[in-house]
Amino acid sequence: MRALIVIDVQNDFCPGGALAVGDGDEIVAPINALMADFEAVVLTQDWHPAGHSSFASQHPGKAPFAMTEMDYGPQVLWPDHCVQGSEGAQFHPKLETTRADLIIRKGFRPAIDSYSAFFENDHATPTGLEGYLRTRGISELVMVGLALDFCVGFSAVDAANLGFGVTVVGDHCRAIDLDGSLAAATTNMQNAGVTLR
Ligand code: VGL
Ligand code: ZN
Repeated sequence: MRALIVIDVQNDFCPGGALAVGDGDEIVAPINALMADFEAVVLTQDWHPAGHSSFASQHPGKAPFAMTEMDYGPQVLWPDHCVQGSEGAQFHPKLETTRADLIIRKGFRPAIDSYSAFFENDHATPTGLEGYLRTRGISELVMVGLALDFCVGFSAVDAANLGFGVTVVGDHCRAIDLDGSLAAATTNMQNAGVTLR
């Protein structure tokens, strides 16, 4: 069985949002059109409590997009985004959410960020998505969404390492591209055996 995994197509990652990814809204219609081809559709939703530790606003003297060291390793500091219950955390209004079998939220623990839909940024704390997919007999994943070089890329690498067959459709993604992050994500996906098309 094959699932379409739609990563973080939320207002804050679209033009006008707090952490806008260039042309992020252009992928909404093509993603909607793709859903009919899949037996399962899963949406992920970045879902941070106010004052989340990945927000630059919580680190005096640090600007958005600066790096810091967390207990679990290096972490980019982001503008406040996708705060639980906010307009910015809602899915893009044109995203076809009724078709989704599962909506999985991530990044809700105050002290740890979660780019991947499978593990938080300590690469150890599971989100539960692996168990959901396996118990449904899903072994092939197609991933699309925002942002290609962060949440899509980390999700794809984790999924491939867990043994899923993974394809990322580049046309249906957009990237932040911060200090070479897109090149790094591309290399990491290729090394993990992710198919990029
Ligand atoms: C994302 C940065 C922070 C993403 C989420 O969805 O790619 N990036 N939170
Ligand atoms: Zn986030």
